[in-house]
Amino acid sequence: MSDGLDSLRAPGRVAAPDEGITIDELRLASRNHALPMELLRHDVTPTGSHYVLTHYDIPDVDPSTWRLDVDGAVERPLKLDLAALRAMPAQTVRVTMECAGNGRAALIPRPLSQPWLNGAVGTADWTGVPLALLLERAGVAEEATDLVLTGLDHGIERGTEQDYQRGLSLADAAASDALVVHEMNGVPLPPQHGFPVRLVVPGWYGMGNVKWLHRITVATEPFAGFQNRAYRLRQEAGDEGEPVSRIEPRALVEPPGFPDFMTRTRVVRPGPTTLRGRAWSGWAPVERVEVSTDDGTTWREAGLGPDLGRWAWRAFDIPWEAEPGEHSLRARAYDGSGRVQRLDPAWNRGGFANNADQPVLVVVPGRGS
Ligand SMILES: Nc1nc2c(c(=O)[nH]1)N[C@H]1C(S)=C(S)[C@@H](COP(=O)(O)O)O[C@H]1N2
Ligand SMILES: [Mo]
Repeated sequence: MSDGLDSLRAPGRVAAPDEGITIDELRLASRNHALPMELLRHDVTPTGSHYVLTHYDIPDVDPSTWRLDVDGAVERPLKLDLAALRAMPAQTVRVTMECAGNGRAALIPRPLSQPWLNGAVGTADWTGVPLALLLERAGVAEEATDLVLTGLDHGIERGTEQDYQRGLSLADAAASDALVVHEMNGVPLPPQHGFPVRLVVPGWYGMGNVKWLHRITVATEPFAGFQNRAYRLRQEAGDEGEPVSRIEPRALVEPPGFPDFMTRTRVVRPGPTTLRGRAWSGWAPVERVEVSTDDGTTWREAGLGPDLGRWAWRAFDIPWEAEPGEHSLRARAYDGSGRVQRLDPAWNRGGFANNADQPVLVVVPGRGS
């Protein structure tokens, strides 16, 4: 029996060897913008330039009727309006958020989805109520193990109609200081970032940071819904796969000099200059960043900027004597858990958690040109 949605049931696929970016990918790319790389210069990303990823539509939420339900395996279910949530004790945490699909468009073969290059990252000061405090007020049942977080956005994905929902174990929630956020950089959340309320799970890839949050259900088993099945590292469509969780270490170079309009190749005048960038990891603080100015043949250790907080990226810089010619700049991060940014990370069908380094092509013109 057909429900008329058969044309929307196509499974996820990877691009054919010579297949260029499709119109579907372009449409997603123009809705979901990246961080302009030069804005890596800011400790806190200017709010409108923080990357955006929205699976369906940005929902139209009326803040006067919005409620947050905390229900399921709890002693005292809660129903809070926005004023009540805003009146609760709040914390502000500086968090670097990255989409699990960052870097996907450069994979070979390319998984068809939002075609990110490197810019699906940003840092914000998020203000909200600790998730732990809400759970404490509701009184979590002893047998509870998990949470299901539900957003107000609704869509269909590979044939499955759904509200955007993610599961998070109580253990992972506790270990990550998750916040139920109502402000971004000191102002109410903008619509595209989850107005009026979203979850922020510091250190985790973006998919767990549920926007337009309106329900937190305490559960006694892991959530097996679409988004938790989709975000897994699989070689083949039918594989069980490992779930995507924390952010792998990554360093990005702030593009030096000035760009060529079409190719974004950089032009840097010859002579001494300083290369800068940002590095982060959701597993442990970044301890070291190395930079190569010869396409990965040799590496030098960069200096690290001030610590901006446990969950925020760290600036790095290194002097460079720009000699006339073409150069490919690269950077790689090492974190305190022993994880190293791999230059050739393992491919997976979703194009998730790929932290291959980003070559930045620089042309240094001859002296006097
Ligand atoms: N409700 C809802 N929450 C969501 C999403 C979504 O589509 N709907 N996208 C997720 C993904 S995949 C990412 S990477 C982050 C992006 O957050 P941002 O748009 O504020 O940068 O939000 C996550 N939370
Ligand atoms: Mo994402």
